[in-house]
Amino acid sequence: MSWWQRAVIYQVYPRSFQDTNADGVGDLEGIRRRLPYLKSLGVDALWLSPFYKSPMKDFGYDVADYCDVDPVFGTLQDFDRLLEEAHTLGLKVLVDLVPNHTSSEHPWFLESRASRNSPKRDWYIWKDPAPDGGPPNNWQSFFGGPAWTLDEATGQYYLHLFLPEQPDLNWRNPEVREAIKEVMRFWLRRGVDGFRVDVLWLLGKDPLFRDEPGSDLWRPGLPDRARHEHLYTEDQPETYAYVREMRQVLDEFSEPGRERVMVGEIYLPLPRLVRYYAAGCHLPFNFSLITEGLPDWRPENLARIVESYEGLLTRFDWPNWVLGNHDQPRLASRLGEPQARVAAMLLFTLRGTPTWYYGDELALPNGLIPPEKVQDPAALRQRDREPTAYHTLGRDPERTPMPWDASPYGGFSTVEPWLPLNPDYRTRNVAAQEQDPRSMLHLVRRLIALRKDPDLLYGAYRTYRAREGVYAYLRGRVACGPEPHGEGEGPGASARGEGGPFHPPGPGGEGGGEAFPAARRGRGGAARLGAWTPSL
Ligand code: TEU
Ligand code: CA
Repeated sequence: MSWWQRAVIYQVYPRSFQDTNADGVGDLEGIRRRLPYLKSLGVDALWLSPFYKSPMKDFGYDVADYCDVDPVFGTLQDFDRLLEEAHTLGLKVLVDLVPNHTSSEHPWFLESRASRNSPKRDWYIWKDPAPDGGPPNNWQSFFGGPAWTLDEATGQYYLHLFLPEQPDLNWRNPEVREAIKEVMRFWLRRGVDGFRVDVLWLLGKDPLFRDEPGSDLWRPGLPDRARHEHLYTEDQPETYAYVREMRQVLDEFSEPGRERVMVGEIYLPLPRLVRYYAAGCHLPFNFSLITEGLPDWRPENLARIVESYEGLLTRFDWPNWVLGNHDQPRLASRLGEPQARVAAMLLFTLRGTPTWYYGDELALPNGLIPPEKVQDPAALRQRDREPTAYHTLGRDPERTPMPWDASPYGGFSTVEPWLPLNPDYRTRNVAAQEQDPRSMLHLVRRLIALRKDPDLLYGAYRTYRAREGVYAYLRGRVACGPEPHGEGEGPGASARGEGGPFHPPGPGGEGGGEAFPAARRGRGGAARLGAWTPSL
C-alpha cells in the first residue's frame, strides 16, 4: 500500500482559506498558518488549487507563468516554506497542473499569436475561418458560446474550450508536451508529492476537427455545450498516451515509499473513466457521487453507483471518491446538514481514497452572492441571458471564505474579503464547532480517524442491504463470500465480490478465510457494517 492509497486528500482553494496581508484574498502564508488545523483534522494530503502567476480571469486556471507564484498569493519562498512545514507535519502536498490551456497573457501565447510564422504558432490550435468567415466548426466553450475566437491581426481563429483568455495548447506538438513536463519537473524538484491535473480528459482533440453531432439530451436552459455530443472534444485516444508520458515524469521522481502521484480531473461516465487507470493516472477522480448520487440520494441508487464502480475496477486500480470541489454546489446545500453528515460517513467508509473540499467539514452551505459581487466568469457570461438570476449561477457560492471564528470577517481577513462570508458565519465557524462535540467538524474528525482502521483502509466492500430507506454495507479484510443468509435482497454483492482476494491484504498479511464471518453470525468483529438512517 502506498501513502496515497491510505490518504485522505483535502482540497484548499487558496483565495478563500486564510488572508494574512489584509488584501481580502487568501494566500500561501495563510495556508501555512492553518496547517495545525489541517493536521488536527487528520487529513494526510493537501491539494492546492492554482496559485501561479495569472491575470485571474478564471481565478488562476488561466496561468501566465507556471513556474512562479502570483503576488496575490505570495512568493516562491512562501511556497517552499509551506511545503517544508507541511512535510515536517507529515502532510503531503499536491499542486494543480493546468496543462490544457494557458492564459492568453502567457509568453507562449503572445509569441504564438504574433504571426502565422511564429515558431510557437503551432503550440496552440489555430484554424482558418469557415468559408462564411465564421468559426472553423461548431465546438462550444464550457462557459457558453463558441470555442473559437478570431485573431483579427493574423486572420485565424484559436481554440479555447473555456474562456477566450484560456487558449488551448496543442498537445499534438511534442514541444508542448516537453514544456509541460518541464513544468512538472520544476515542481517535483521543489518537492511536491504530485499533481491534480486539470481537465485531463480534454487534452486530445480530434485531428480532423469534425463538427460535434447534435445532442438528443439538449433542452432550453441547459448550457450551450450540451447542445452537442462530445465525440471530438473529449476522451480522445491520444489522451491516454499523454497521460502515460506525464506518468513517466512522476516515476522519474518516485522512490519506494515516496511515490509522486497523478490525480486526474475527469468528468466521464464510469466505464470510460476507469480506462485512465491503465493509462497511468493513479487516481482518476470518481465524481459519480456528485454527478449521479447527489441528484438521486436514494439507498438503491447509491448502492448501484458503488457497485458499478467496484465492478469496473481491476485489482490494480485503487478506488477514490469525491463529494465536492470548487466547481460544484456545496454538499450541505444539496443534501441539508443531516444527510451531509451521512454523506461524510459514506465517503470515509467506502473503499478507496477520499477527497474532501475545504469547509464541508462545517456543513458550510452555498454562499449568497449579491449581483454586484459576482466574480465567476461562468456566471458573468450568463448576465445577458439571465439578467435576474445570473448571480445565483456560477461557482462563487462554493468558494466563499473559510469561517474560522465569530470575529469580523470570520478570522479569514481583517478587511472585506473578495467574496462575502456566509451569512451565518458567526455561529457556523471552526471555533464554534470545536466547542460542540455534536458538530459536523467533530464527526468528520472522528470519521477520518476511524478510517485508519485496516478494515476500512484495505478491506473489501460488499452491499448488505439497499432498500426501504436503508443502505448498509460491509467492509472487511478478506474477500467476499456468498450472500449473508438470505439478507441479500438488495442489489447484492459487488461484481468483484466472488472468488479470491482481489486487493492486497492488510499490513499483517491477513487474507483468505471466510468472508465477513462475524457479521454473518450477527456479531461484531473484524468486519464492519456501515449503515445509516436519516436521524443522524
Ligand atoms: O474544471 C473543468 C470543468 O469541467 C468545470 O468547468 C465544470 O464543467 C464546470 O465548473 C461545471 O461544473 C476545471 C477547473 O476545476 C475549473 O475551475 C476551471 O474553470 C476549468 O477547469 C478550466 O481550467
Ligand atoms: Ca492576502
